[in-house]
Amino acid sequence: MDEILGAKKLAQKIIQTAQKKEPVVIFADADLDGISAAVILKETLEILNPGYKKKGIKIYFPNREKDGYGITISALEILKKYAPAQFFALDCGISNIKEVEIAKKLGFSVSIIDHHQILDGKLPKADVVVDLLQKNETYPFKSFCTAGLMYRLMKPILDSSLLKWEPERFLELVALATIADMMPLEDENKIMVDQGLNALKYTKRTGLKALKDVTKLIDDDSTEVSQKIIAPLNSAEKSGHLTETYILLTSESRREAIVLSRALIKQNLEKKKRVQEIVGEVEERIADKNNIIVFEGDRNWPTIMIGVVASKICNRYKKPVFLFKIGKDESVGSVRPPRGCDGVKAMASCKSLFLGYGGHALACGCRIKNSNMEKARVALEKYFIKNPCQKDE
Ligand SMILES: [Mn+2]
Repeated sequence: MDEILGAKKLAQKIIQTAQKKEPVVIFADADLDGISAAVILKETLEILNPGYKKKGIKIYFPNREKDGYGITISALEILKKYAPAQFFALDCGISNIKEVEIAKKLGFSVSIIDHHQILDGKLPKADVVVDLLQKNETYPFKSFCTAGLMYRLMKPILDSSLLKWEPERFLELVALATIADMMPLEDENKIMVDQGLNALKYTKRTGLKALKDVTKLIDDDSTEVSQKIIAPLNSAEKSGHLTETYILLTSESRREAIVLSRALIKQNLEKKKRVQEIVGEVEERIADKNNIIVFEGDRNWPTIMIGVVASKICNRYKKPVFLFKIGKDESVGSVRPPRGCDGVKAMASCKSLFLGYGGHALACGCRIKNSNMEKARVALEKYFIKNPCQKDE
């Protein structure tokens, strides 16, 4: 079987870290994929060394609204007091060349486990990098979400440790994250999602049991699971540097889990309502423009919602969609082009206009100075005139 690039090095690192019970920082994206990957790594370390249950692992989810996406200088400023430590960046980090350099200088040993695109073929100088989109990667299946990739990487370590562990505990999270991240349900993903949805029926996780009870999940097909389980888990608000979803998934208190489940369901309903409103605002603005791309921004659109809105607009109008949360001097954008197009390539074609950009071909994002917005709109329109998206069917 082909070996995933960096897997062996990561395995050695995890085993050594656990043996010596080195301090660990887990830095993960705050969506369901990043959170699930963080839970899998944390629980793997706890299985390998139960001493971690008491202390030794610091979990940190960046605040997209305040800090932006990925590893940021402001987050490192907060985390530097934990150095020296093993720093694991999950579901982010692959485009943080400068930030990884700073993290290393602060005394962190950095490992990146990510599934986002590598920009210009340049990797951050981390101690370990696992990303299946690396150029010399030979592993045939490339469409894992980060939680799926994490499971795939941790399984052989746990198997060879001869310790008792239950794959179902992780597979249920992999299933939720794979569906939430809209990864293709084929090949290894299909196997893990099937196993994971089945595991969810008999889950021993207090938080998932509570959420299932509160939402009255009866059918365990992926549509019902998406609406009743994944949507609330993906609408968590921040709770300090943790998220309510993380607290729910790792909670051992039924009472706490019920309270959190109700809160998440409420937030999901409010989020849905707000998303509908913003979709309406965007549609009103583009009603009499007949542009080749949708390119809109607003000071009042929350960063965490523009991705969902962009997906809806893109599905409806079959055009590349760029939506921005306008900030004081710079703005954060969510990008969703129709199938067959590549949003990352589009931004790469005019990359000097962006402060940062990255992600997946069909779901990506950027940061841009407000003064460059108009230039970017013109450049992106030109790009999509030259590289039209194939029409579905
Ligand atoms: Mn992800």
